[in-house]
Amino acid sequence: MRKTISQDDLAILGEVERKVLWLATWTIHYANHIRDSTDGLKVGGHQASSASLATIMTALYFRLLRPQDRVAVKPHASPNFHAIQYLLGKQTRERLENFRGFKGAQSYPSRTKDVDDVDFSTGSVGLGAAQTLFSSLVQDYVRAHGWGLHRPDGRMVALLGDAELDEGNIFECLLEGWKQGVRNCWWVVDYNRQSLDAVIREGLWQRYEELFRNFGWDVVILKYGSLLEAAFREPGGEALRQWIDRCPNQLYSALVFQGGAAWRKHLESDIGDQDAVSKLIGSRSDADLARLMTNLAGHDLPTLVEAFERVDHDRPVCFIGYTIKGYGLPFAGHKDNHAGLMTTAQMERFRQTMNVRPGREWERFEGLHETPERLQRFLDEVPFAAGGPRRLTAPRFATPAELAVAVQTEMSTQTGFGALLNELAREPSELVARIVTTSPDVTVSTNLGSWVNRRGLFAREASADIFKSERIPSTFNWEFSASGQHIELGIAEMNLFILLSALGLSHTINGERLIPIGTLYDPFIARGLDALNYACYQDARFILVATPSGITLAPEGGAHQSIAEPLIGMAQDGIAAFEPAFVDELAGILAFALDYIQKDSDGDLSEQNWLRDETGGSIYLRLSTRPIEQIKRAMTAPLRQAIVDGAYWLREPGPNCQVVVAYAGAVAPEAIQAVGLMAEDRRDVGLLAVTSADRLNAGWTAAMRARERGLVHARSHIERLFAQLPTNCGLVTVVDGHPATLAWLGSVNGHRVRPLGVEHFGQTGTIADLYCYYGIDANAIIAAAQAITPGAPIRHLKAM
Ligand SMILES: Cc1ncc(C[n+]2csc(CCOP(=O)(O)OP(=O)(O)O)c2C)c(N)n1
Ligand SMILES: [Mg+2]
Repeated sequence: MRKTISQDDLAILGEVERKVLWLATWTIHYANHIRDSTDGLKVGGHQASSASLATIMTALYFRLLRPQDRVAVKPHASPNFHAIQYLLGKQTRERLENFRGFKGAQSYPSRTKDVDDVDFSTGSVGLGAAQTLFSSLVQDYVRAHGWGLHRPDGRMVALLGDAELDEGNIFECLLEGWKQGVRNCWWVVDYNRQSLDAVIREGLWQRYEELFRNFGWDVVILKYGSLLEAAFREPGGEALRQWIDRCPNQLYSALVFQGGAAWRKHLESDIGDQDAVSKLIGSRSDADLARLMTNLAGHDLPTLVEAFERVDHDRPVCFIGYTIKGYGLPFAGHKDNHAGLMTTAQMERFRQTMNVRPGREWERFEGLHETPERLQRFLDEVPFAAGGPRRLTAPRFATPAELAVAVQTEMSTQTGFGALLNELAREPSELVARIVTTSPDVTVSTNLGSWVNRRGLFAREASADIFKSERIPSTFNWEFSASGQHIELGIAEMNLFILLSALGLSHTINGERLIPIGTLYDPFIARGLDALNYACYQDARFILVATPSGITLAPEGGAHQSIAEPLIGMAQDGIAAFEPAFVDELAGILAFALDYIQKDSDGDLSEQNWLRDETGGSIYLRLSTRPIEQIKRAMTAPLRQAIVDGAYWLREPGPNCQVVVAYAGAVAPEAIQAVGLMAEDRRDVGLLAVTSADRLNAGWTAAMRARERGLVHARSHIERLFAQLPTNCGLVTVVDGHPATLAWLGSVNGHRVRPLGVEHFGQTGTIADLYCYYGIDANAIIAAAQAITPGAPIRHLKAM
């Protein structure tokens, strides 16, 4: 329903806008010039960029947005956001004073590190916008499944800098959004025609307009404010409009910076010879002329409110809001202003124009014309702030301790994963109903096919599998419906990770928990790594299944071999990485994962593994297509726990052990073979199965830290496993990935170590060819063992 804003409301909104601009500017000034004046680390990038969005954000937050709406704020507009939340009583002065400081308000809005209810973390430009698009899709997914219907539909809103549209992931997500029928999504582009370094190219808005329209979006161009529109209606106004329309970005910016006299000079020399125009210009003082010429729609509350309130549908809308970078500040329009900071003298003048008395800079209503009572009443009634906390919660779903799977004699972990999901798909449990799988065009090749056959593909509008209705035999049933549980994506891996991020935050955004499982080829993690990083940074919860991996995918293509991913798994915060070799291990890990991704308490370190499992996180499973002989064994609770903690002895070393081979993943057969062959020439050879180098390493680090803090008895899982090893025993580690993944094992107790792994890639061949070539086969393991342990030559080394 379209409302018109009253003059009264407009006046008070104008007051709030001044306050947002003041508080944001002051916050940055305070951090740079007052709080830490001695550390020399002055940081720009915020004042001009925030000022650019102050009006748009005022219109949105204080008038348009409703509690169910979610917003991704342009990173450098973070001070505006914090100022708005401060005015609404949701941010503290202490944290504002400590902006960019330890535990202070964050430089870029952060879900996990800020306390003022940030909806989406931003900072890596482009990702926040895409997150809103995928969150709209997830909202639709949740509602189509009949969940959360007691809540109104929210609108997902992104506030983007214009330079953000250079990021490729923007286009990838627009295409995906078009395919999936995105709705309830608004993007507001802060079209200040400046990026970080410079003034941007002419006419980009036309490119944007075409682009968004092509992807099915409505486009609203917000160019001129109400003052300019009124002036255009005066005699000579049309000539003025044409002049501005033709004015190059650089010149416009330069004149904004120079002010009224410069505008007059330019206008007079360009169009002032026409009588009507010269009157139009001449009737205004320099200050009025400057105000008129900078009255772009993005700084004009009546225009903005009208445009936003006019939208009465759920189609996606892109607003291109013309703005001025640094609007209202002395460096407005200057091309160098991104890193610019107002000097103390400039700030002093600005303080005076804002009517703020010294010492009262943080006071909410200081310098405003309206009475504090009236202002407070207005703030108390802001729709966005009504309702309870913006963070929702959702109950956890019970997970089975064991997952059913028929283990065959020979099997790959990828096949095992498909079989596990196939079994899960038969279960009528609530947990399984909440599983949602997704894959960037590798659903079948990562073995999700049987799951999809049983649970169907998701689309709001049902569509049949024509092959099926035409009775053409096919292994896969490709039917879409609103109850489907698989979201099929195009190839763009960025989209996979951003969708996983949106799915994995559903419990807090939609109040409805989902159990997201995404699959892709291991090497393509690198393609979406920044989005994965952001998903983790926002504390989204999901299970990532990467397969095939390493050089083990041998003939599949050298370019698809992944080397660095095990190290990514170790180094990436917020995700626990596993690389099992056997399917029974995978079953235990997956059962753990289904529970782990739902945990979120601030639990203490567990003394079992020192990993703080109570806080939960996401999971990365690095799997393989290599079928290997499975071990026939009964899974016991201690074995399952050891697998989850990261390692167990496949062959326990004796008291005189000379060599330990520690392996991870698909090279298990080589390690087993090497240990068998060495046993004749080396005493008590041990074989350590590493299921998670990541957790093993993290537990070790945590236990060391605990000891340094006085918990002298703290022992990590790996320290307990190595406790009985003689110090002179040698350690050979082997993994189909970078050797550094396991090399650190030598540091646990000071054992000499020879780490084997893959440092180069790109060669195709059979697995045997490549393991030999890159030195991770049984022969290489034996040669390494011989080199680092004393004793007679190992006979089988020569024999092989
Ligand atoms: C992925 C990524 N690359 C680079 C940066 C560094 N950076 C921060 S803001 C910015 C450009 C700012 O331009 P724009 O988006 O137009 O915002 P404005 O400041 O003009 O509002 C850049 C390059 C970043 N934050 N993220
Ligand atoms: Mg810009």
